[in-house]
Amino acid sequence: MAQLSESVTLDREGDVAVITIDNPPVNALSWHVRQGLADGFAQAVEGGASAIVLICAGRTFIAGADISEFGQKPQGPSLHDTQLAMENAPVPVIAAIHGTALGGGLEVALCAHYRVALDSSKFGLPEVNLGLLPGAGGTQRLPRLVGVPKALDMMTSGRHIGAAEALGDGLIDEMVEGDHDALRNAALAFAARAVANNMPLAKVRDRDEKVAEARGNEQLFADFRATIARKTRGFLAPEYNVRCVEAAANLPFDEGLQVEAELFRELVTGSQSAAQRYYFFAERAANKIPDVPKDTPLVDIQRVGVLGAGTMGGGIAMNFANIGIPVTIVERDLESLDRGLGVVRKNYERSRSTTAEQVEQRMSLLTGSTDKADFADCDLVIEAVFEDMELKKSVFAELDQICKPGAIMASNTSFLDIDEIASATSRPESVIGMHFFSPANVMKLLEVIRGEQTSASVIATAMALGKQIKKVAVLSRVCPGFIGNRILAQRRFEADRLILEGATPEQVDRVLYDFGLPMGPFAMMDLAGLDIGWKAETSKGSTVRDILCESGRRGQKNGRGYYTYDPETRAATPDPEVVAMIREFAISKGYEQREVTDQEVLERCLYPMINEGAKILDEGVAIRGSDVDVVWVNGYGWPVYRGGPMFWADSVGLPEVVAKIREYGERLDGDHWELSPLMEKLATEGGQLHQFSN
Ligand code: TC6
Repeated sequence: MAQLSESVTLDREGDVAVITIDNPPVNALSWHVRQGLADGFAQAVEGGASAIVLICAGRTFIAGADISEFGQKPQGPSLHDTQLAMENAPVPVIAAIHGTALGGGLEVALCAHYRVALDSSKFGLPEVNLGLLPGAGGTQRLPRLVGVPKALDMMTSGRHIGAAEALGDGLIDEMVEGDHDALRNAALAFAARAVANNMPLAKVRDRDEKVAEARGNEQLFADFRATIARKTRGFLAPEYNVRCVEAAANLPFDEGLQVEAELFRELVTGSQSAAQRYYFFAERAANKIPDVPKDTPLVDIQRVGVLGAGTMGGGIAMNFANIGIPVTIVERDLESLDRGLGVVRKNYERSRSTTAEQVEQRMSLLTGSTDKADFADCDLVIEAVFEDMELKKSVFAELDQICKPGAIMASNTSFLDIDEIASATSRPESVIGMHFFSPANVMKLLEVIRGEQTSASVIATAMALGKQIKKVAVLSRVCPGFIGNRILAQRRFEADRLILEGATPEQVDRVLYDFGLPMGPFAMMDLAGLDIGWKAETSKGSTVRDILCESGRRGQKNGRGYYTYDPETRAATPDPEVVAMIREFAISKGYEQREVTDQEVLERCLYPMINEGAKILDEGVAIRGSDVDVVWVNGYGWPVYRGGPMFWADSVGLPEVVAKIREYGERLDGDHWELSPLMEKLATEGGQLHQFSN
């Protein structure tokens, strides 16, 4: 066996050469992998191999380009040269695939003459999620194998397809059951057959029939663009991917490659992809807790308990049923329990990705009860009762009596003090916050809140469970509102003041929507319900929200809030009556009315958020700046092509942000204009918030 580089070896099985990549953790195409591959193909051919098998060691086939090399000085041979060596090899090249063949990995496999894959393997071009397109020929080769509609779908969604689907689409030539040895043997047997039968050296680039079907069909592309418009608003990469597929359909292969190269260059040097690549690593960093080592023993979670079968409790329970963990759901009475379970069933039935059989299987994992004593055999209990400290404390005191030793007791509170809740138990080390976002079965964010005494094992288990249920978990310490809602509160305060000074709710919402957020604060309040937390008796006419509620406006649910809603379509229309009410109220409170510019709206809504994020870092509530970004991207829809609030502030420039906060702070009151010492220091020293780590 010859070691060709630190990660690639070449050996022989009879007269078939086997090139093996071993570059943990995911066999990314680092420079030494490309070097080894280039040498490997050259040496195999020189050595007179009759065929060449390319296979990977470890958990997966190549998962893509090495993202950490983007933006660095190029080293070693280019991927393009490596691919040419493969595609032009004078003997059959067979890619043997297990795990995930993603991005550049799939693009390498597309340069083999044949592809053999384990039945558990997955395929995808997820570059779009990094603000990119498959710039190693993938945009031209994939449509030639799977056809234009499928390629458009895969490239603009980044979704992975399974082996059976890949076989049906013609992406792979053979599917193999079994383990890695079975794969290797099948690839060797394929190679032997290819040689014995003189099979052609099939180059994907030469295939034309599937792209020809879409040639000149402008409507096909126009229709496709319309279907993804809403989901991809503001992103450049999806559109660029579509243009590449258009080129694949309409241009000869080499010209298509040129289009791909130009558009790739534009994306990879642009700000969106820089933000999205940063974000990829930010999400993975969030899992790393400095004082909770990777090998911390986990609590074995065999059964979960959920207290409360309302929207939140039901949604939380679904997450566990989805991965096969049985759940005990406890409600006050049978009627509420039945209603809650009914909603869960409906949610499953409505979901297109759940088959009828899966609905039944998941529902069978949910056991309803009206007795908390049934939590006795649960390894984790999550309460989702009303947000009231006394209620939570009495619930935890009860759970303390019921739960078995070592069980985790979690609160889904969105702002209450976990330490105070834990003080109601005899085992604060077992108490933690697990803050799901509504709808809990859909939203990706899970804020995990560690109390002063929460044990390392409980923290590690909550974080690991987050990943298992396909959430992105971020650790926070205790403070009112934790990371996400604490930042949100600052924006709301300023938005409320802006409409008193003369901006309209519609203007504020539009500015934030155009920035890339899914909706602005007033549309969001209408959606949540204006009367949430509103107490008719105590809050007479002291805020705009109060006067709207008093006039019977409740938000979307009764068709009237800051906006008026069409009963059929739920489309929002700005309401002159509301604008007049706000104006009258503002004047009565002494606010001078003036034109507010969009720029001022943006700065006054976003800069206090940045300031608060920095304070959260100052106080050690979040571990790192990137964690704040992960919370805001996953929990509140901050556009990932702007990285997150901390990354965005750095891209604006901290000295500029600091100067503006000082300027506004001179004329506006409120703690949220008091500058974070950390941000001030970073701005002076040329530091960055998104790179800050406690
Ligand atoms: C591309 O190919 C462009 C081509 C154009 C050609 C010019 N590079 O996610 P996990 C690390 S673009 C470097 O926790 P999983 C990751 O940071 C690329 N590092 O594992 C983590 O490191 P840590 C297109 C990478 O089992 C570790 O591997 N490809 C890369 O949950 C484990 O990762 C993609 O976009 C990489 N490409 O999921 C695929 N990938 O342990 C991106 C991972 O030090 N990757 N790492 O924190 C994935 O989707 C997933 O990682 C996975 C494995 C499905 C491969």
